[in-house]
Order: sequence, then C-alpha cells, then structure tokens
Amino acid sequence: MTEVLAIRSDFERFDEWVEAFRESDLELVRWEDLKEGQAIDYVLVWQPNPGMFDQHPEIKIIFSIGAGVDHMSGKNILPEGVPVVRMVETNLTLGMTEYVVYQVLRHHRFMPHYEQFQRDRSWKEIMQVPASRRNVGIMGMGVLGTACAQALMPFGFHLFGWSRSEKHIEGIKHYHGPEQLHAMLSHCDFLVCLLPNTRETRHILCKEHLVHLPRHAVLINAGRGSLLVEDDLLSLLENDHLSAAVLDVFEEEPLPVDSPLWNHPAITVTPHIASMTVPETSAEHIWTNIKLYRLGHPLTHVADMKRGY
Ligand code: NDP
Ligand code: OXD
Repeated sequence: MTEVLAIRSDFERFDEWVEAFRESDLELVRWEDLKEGQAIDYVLVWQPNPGMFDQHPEIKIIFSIGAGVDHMSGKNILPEGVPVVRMVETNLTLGMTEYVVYQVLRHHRFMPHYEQFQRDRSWKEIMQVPASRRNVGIMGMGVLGTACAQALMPFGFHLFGWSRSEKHIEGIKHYHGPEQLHAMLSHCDFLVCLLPNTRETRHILCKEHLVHLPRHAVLINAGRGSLLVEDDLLSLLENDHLSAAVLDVFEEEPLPVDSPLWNHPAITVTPHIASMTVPETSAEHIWTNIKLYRLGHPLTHVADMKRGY
C-alpha cells in the first residue's frame, strides 16, 4: 500500500514539495486535506498545534521543516515515542553560511559606516584591519555553526567555538560547557550565536555573559530570539561595550512594530531569513530517512526532545 506523507506548515509550497518527492513512492497530502479517519505514515511539519496528532497514533516519523525543533516542544504536541527528525540539508546549511559570512565581512570591512558616509556625502576612510587580527567566535558548533566556521576559515580570521560537548576541529579553538563560556567570549571581536532554544540556552545572551566580550564586539544572533535579553543588548550598545548587533530571530516574531530594535542605528534586523529549508534538497534527507526506517536501520538527525535539540 502507498505510504502517505502529510505536510502541514504555514508556507504555501505544497506543489514544490510534491515535485521534490517525485522520485519517491510516497503519496503527499496537505494536512488540511486529510479525510476523516485517513491513515498517515509520516508528517512534515512546522509549528504543530497541541492535540494535532491525537487522532493519528499510526504516525511513524515526524519530520521538522526547520533545523530547530523548539516549535514542537510544547505540552501535548508530540505523541509518545515517535521519533522527531530535524532538518539538515545542503541549502539550509549554505544559506546560513552565506548569511554569517556576509554579516561578519560587512562589519569587519566597516560597511555600515561607509553606507552612512555615502548618505552624508562624506569621503572618509577607516583604516582596514587584516582578518588575521580579528577573532570570530561561534556559540553552537553543530551542523550550522561548524559549516559557518569552516566558511570563515579561508579569510584568515582566528576562530573560536563553544558547545555543550568537547570537540576537536582543525583550525578552531573549541571551548565547552558553562565553565568555559567566559574564556571563549573574552576572545570574540565577532560573536555568532547558532544555539538552539532550550531550557539551558534561554537568555544566555545576557549582560552577565556578554560583558566578557572585548569592548566594541559585534553580536550576530541567528539562533533563536529567546537566547537574547533585548534590554541587556540595548544597554551594552548604549555604553559602547558592543558596537553593533545583527538580529535575525526575536523572542516575538514578527517583531512588533513598536520595538526599539527596528530603528536602532547599531542594529540590523532581518525577519528570520538567515536561512530557509529548500524542498528540492530537503526531500532527499526525508526520503533517505524513510528508506532507513523501512529497512529497520537507525535514522539520522533524530532530535533528543528531552534535551531540546
Ligand atoms: P545542531 O543541533 O547541529 O547544533 C546545536 C549546537 O548547539 C551543538 O553544537 C550543541 O552542542 C550546542 N548546544 C546546545 N545546547 C547547548 C548548551 N546548553 N550549551 C552549549 N552548547 C549547546 O543544530 P543546527 O546547527 O542545525 O541548528 C542550530 C540552530 O540554528 C537551530 O536550533 C535553530 O534554532 C537555528 N536556526 C536558525 C535559522 C534561521 O534562519 N535563523 C535557520 C536554521 C536554524 P553539542 O554539539 O555539544 O551537542
Ligand atoms: C529554523 C529553520 O529552525 O528555519 O529556524 O530551519
């Protein structure tokens, strides 16, 4: 019997998904079009509602449309014991590396200043700083953080990483655990945050930790908005401890129109677009996992929902 993959998301990309799965033997159905009592085998979802899976104890795997799984970590959302596979795919990773490399280079080469000079019709120069005199640190050296660090390597930046567990990655000085966080932060002219939203990481970008950055550091947060204490950021910018911030994710999304972040001169706001899942390439990751499941083999990139990522 043909197996069914039901898709439920806010994005209107169903036709793209169907095209992406054309080589598979799956039947794709919009969640909204499921018939009463219709059985499904797999679900691909972003921001499921509580109770949404209650009528479907037969689901074999839940696939997250995003890399983060915090959108399904609330109470009464996930059925017991069903594996949740997070999104890991080429274009999502490439998109994040482009965003991070672009934002680091943009600030490294003082582009926000030059944009202002142009608006002021002012012919001014700022002395260039070689990349070899800059340190870039990444909080969260997982799939995305590691790819970003590797993409920054050829420019000659000194690279630092921080994660929960110990790692040895060529060319990167790696720190781990809460006790090594301040040591890592003390190096970072640029701090890139690519942590997931979990109980442990909530509000980790707060004054208590960020004051350990060198003065005039730049913060780039593309992990989750819940990681950052916005008032602490504003006060660190106010007293010049930080020189700029790039924020792609926010505690409340869309960012409310009256947020002071929108028109702060030292803050760049982007609307959670650092990277996006591309159906064409992510279908490969989903289809591979379904084939592994059919063969009884372990799945790849299964989230540990107790740990939160
Ligand atoms: P991974 O699971 O591969 O990596 C997560 C990293 O965070 C790991 O290195 C992990 O450490 C580390 N980490 C988790 N908890 C802690 C902690 N308490 N202390 C220290 N380190 C910790 O995830 P991805 O790299 O694929 O994605 C990371 C996040 O990026 C996603 O969860 C999502 O929030 C965000 N994202 C944002 C997007 C955007 O457009 N803005 C797009 C895609 C993702 P360890 O290696 O030791 O387990
Ligand atoms: C995310 C994503 O987790 O877009 O934010 O993948």
